[in-house]
Amino acid sequence: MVAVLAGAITVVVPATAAHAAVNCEVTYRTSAWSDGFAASIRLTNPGDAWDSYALRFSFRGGETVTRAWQHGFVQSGPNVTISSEAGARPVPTGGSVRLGFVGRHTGTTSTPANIQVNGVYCALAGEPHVIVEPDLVTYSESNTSMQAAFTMRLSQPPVGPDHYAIFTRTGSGIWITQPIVYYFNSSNWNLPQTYYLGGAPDNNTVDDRMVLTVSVKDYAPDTVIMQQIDRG
Ligand SMILES: [Ca+2]
Ligand SMILES: [Ca+2]
Repeated sequence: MVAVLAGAITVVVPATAAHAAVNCEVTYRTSAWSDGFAASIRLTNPGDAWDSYALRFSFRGGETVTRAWQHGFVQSGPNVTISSEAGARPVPTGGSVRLGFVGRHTGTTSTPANIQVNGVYCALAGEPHVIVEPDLVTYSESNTSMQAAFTMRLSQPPVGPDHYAIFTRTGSGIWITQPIVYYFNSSNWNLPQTYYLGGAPDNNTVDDRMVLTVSVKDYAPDTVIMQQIDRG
């Protein structure tokens, strides 16, 4: 029995939007004064090299950025994007980069929510997180033999039951997989569980691409890019 998990193609991802899969680890420290604060951020890249990077996050308490050091920034409501400047050095696998900014607060400031680099969620250093490997899997359209796979595990043991993997996606593509439920407990949390997938026919000639996010309760999510090879 094979279940088709993804529905009709509704979005075509242009090739120019393609970028290497990333995950990241972040430390976020602040020092505050009456109405302002300075934030120091360290991003570590355990995945594919970043040629450039865009850090996104959402403030929780009405903070605003007034100036970022050697980076461009944009803020819309609570949502901030801080981007590397043209000519910045790539961040290699295992490398890290520091950035910082000054801002204003309305009473207190705390670690932002939804921290991402290049559209993929980051884990706070020391925070429990999901580990999905590799960052990128390719699958062939019309190949139902489950020739592609990625694995999932946790960074530390869970507390309590019901730590099921939940899958959400952005992008486009149709893939197939066995109807399997994945969950983690105190004895299997660090054993990689394999997710096998194959391709179903679609009605375009585009190499569809999607970002699949694997979420587990109480853990920061991780992602995998699923890259289709279209066969016509
Ligand atoms: Ca396609
Ligand atoms: Ca096709």
